[in-house]
Amino acid sequence: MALLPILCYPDPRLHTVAKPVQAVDARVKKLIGEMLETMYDADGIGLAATQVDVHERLVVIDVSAGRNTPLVLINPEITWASDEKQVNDEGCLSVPGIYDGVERSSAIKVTALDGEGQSRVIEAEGMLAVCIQHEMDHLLGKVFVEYLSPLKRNRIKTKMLKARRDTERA
Ligand code: K1U
Ligand code: ZN
Repeated sequence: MALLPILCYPDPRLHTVAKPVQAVDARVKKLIGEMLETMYDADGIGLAATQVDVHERLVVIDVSAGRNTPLVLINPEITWASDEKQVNDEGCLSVPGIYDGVERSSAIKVTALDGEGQSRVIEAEGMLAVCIQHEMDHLLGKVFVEYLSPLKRNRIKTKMLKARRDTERA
């Protein structure tokens, strides 16, 4: 297995809208393995295919304390979202070092295929609901900083571009 490079905001490829996965075949299973390895290596609780420059509707998640309960969602669709909303602090492996509050539905129901291509219905609340909504935004080309004010977003963009320049110079 290989670690995959993660795109960093404001990379324009993060705004690509992902297409449905056509078949859960050997290529997709290999990608799932590599995305899980990449997510665990980066200490993330989720990763969307968009973030590794693959524009297909696939996300991996693990919000368990033991980091041993991976969840694979292929072609996920939200079928119900609670009217009740909650603000939670979010981070993103594509925007390292930035955490801020985002308002999202407190509970959701999602249909998806799992890593074996089997249909699943997931009822989520708490951190799992937050993470699924964050990852599904990635598949629509949306990064969580787009929920923040233009002032905050521009400051973050400037900080990320400076960090990239500093890394390139080092
Ligand atoms: O999509 C990603 O880049 C992964 C992201 C998922 C996420 C974290 C927090 C709220 C919503 C979605 C991360 O894993 S960021 C790093 C992280 O482990 C983390 C950050 C804040 C709270 C909890 C975990
Ligand atoms: Zn993210």
